[in-house]
Amino acid sequence: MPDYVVIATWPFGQTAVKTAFPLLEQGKPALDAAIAGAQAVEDDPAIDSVGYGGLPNAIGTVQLDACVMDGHTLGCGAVGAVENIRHPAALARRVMEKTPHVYLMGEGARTFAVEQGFRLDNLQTPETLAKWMKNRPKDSKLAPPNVPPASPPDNHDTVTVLALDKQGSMAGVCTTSGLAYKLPGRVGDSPIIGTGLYVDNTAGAAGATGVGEEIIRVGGSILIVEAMRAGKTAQEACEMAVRRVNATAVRRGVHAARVAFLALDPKGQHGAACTSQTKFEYAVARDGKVELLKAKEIGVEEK
Ligand code: SD4
Repeated sequence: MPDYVVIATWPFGQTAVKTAFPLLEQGKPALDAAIAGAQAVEDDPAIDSVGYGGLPNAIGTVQLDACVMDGHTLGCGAVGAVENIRHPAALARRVMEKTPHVYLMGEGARTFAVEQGFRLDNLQTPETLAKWMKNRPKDSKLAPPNVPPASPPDNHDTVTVLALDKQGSMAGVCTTSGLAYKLPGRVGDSPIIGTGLYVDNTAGAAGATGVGEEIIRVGGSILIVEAMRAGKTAQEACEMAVRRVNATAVRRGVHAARVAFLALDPKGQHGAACTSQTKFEYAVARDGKVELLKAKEIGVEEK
């Protein structure tokens, strides 16, 4: 039997893997487990970068991005800049299962959610509103998509969950409120298949977190999965992707942004890496144990 395992980004990934692992243990499919794990983070109002209680955009609206992918069928679904939906990962799954499409954005995604029986919720909390009042861009022209993260984890943090089930099948979920105080309508890497997430049972699974524009630029997650297909370990593939982010920053004459990747191969071996000062940690649940691991940091000078 394959060594079933689930991994997830950041310390709050522990919440995700603690929810997902028992489902894997019961023999549930990787996608069910990964979505349940991600949803536990979406529901936590204390996590101000995912789902309910996510930090608003420049005009005070919470817009969420999410995607899901099944490594067996390569089925995938995503929603971007969707408002008032507490569980965007579950909605992304409905896009995958109930429509011929992969992406639904903005108002279209919200209308589809209502048709599917999702409730419309206010996703702000008194705490996120207070933070927005204090930190919001005073002039919307001051909020370009590349505005540097003010002080992580305040500014960003996405939950990406990668799971391998007892049947040896993989799935992943990526869900976020995106960069805080972003321009309305801005969509980052998280809902984009191949950047925030990519899963293929024949090669592996990868996910991302950090400044989405830099992850999109290098095609982060599919880059890692294809490197695993070509023979790199999950760890080597993540390190290669971080070096690509760094090299791109050098080429563009900018500082490398905070970006992190994690990956899981079809046998359950995992890896992770991040740009310098990202302090990326990820949670791993296997054999009934949950661990929080530090990812290797790679600076621009390290070739
Ligand atoms: C985004 N990648 O919207 C997301 C934000 C994030 O850790 O992951 N932060 O760009």
